[in-house]
Amino acid sequence: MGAIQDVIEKVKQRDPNEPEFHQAIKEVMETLVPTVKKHPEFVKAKIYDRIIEPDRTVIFRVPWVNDRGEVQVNRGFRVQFNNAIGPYKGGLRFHPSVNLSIMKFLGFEQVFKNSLTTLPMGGAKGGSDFDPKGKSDDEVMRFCQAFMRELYRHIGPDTDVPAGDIGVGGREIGYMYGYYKKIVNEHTGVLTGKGLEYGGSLIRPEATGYGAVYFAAEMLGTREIDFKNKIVAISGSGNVAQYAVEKVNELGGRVITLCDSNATIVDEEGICGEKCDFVMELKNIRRGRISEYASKYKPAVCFIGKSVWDVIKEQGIKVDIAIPCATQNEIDGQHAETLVKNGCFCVAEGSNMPSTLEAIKVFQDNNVLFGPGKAANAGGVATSGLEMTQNSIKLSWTREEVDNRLRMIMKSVHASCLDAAEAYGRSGDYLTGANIAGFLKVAKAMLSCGIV
Ligand code: NDP
Ligand code: 2IT
Repeated sequence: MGAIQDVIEKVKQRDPNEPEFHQAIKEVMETLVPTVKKHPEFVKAKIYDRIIEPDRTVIFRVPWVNDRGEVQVNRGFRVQFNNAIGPYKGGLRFHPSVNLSIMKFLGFEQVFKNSLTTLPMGGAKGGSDFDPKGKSDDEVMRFCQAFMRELYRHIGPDTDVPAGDIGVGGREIGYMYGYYKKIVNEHTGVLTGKGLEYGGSLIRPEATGYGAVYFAAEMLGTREIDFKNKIVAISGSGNVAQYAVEKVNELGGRVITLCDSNATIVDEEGICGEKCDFVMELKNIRRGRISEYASKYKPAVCFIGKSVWDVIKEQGIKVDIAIPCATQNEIDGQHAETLVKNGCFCVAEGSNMPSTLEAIKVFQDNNVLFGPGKAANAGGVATSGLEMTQNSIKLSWTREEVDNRLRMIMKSVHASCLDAAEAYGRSGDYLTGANIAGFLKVAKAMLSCGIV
């Protein structure tokens, strides 16, 4: 434990104002304790000390002009965390809460997640405190161009390949890709999540949500159960949530919740069919608020200012399976206790680090099938990897081909978690399994590449 505790303490002392980063470090590093004994060579080469420090962090000014002709200044980030096993890879988040702590926690998680996918991708994350909400398309375009005006010099198809995350979807990727192409004069796979017409992959929009449900189905399979007739709580209503809903419906489950940053809706009859199309049109085209759902579909109830997990707690709603797909730390210890009390036996994290450390402990102590984000939501970046492959070979695969590969990857991620958990004496512990399996590949690569 000594080497690991020293590392955790060092991070806290060196970067005292980065609580999300500390949380991610603690969650991962404590599960790596059994690797210390088996791998003295990692301790000698200071792998544990090196893996928690990003290769480099770029922070830059993003000046742009709004529709009223006023100059705006945002802050841009790219944390290139680790490229031991492949080029840096990871999303860009545009949200007012973005800061260095959040960028570093996401970049750190991405290293282990990308390693689990089986594909050769290192870990990175970036973004800005820019808030796309309420901005015109022209403003979003000017911001994306200003952001890329600096980012372009740090990325490249074999160097660092960004993609979407919160607040960055097809529209933003299009504007950023267009500008990169203009200034670098190269049409290459430098971003993923591109539109189909200019190098994107089928199934990439669906991949994170589908992948999280495939992962949950694998976990359920270990207890010989499936999604049929299960009541499912999903949070968020963006990219990941929308396709998680679609896949749960396809597998026979009933999704009863969605939310955005203003409200939660509960529809006990199930969010399915035409109601899903409504959510997609509402969130992706009109960029409206989820509360509209409850005005349109009468049996649904809307709770303003509450998260899905607050509502489940306060209303005593029974759910079998929870798939958080909004943001970090959305489920705290009390939410977790109510979920368990109300019968929840499976949690698959679509978002990154949605459960606090206390919540994870509650799930694990109560024998809940707990799929951590770096495993359960790995389908998104895995399919980004498949987009990179298609860009490299200059071919496009069919929907079926990409979906089959995604399914195989999610199966493999699931198996890797269980195998590593078993090998290190924590049978059935997906968190430990994911962290150890993700870590070992990166650590061995770092060892082979020397002190760099
Ligand atoms: P989107 O921007 O498409 O959707 C995010 C959703 O979550 C929106 O409904 C948003 O509400 C809600 N949300 C965001 N922040 C908050 C907050 N602070 N409080 C309450 N609700 C909030 O993002 P994605 O669906 O792409 O991402 C969701 C999660 O999944 C994130 O944690 C992301 O890191 C993770 N993820 C995404 C991947 C991807 O491929 N896109 C891959 C792997 C993980 P509102 O509409 O009000 O903003
Ligand atoms: O958190 C994530 O894995 C993502 N936002 C997707 C990253 C990617 O490069 O597709």
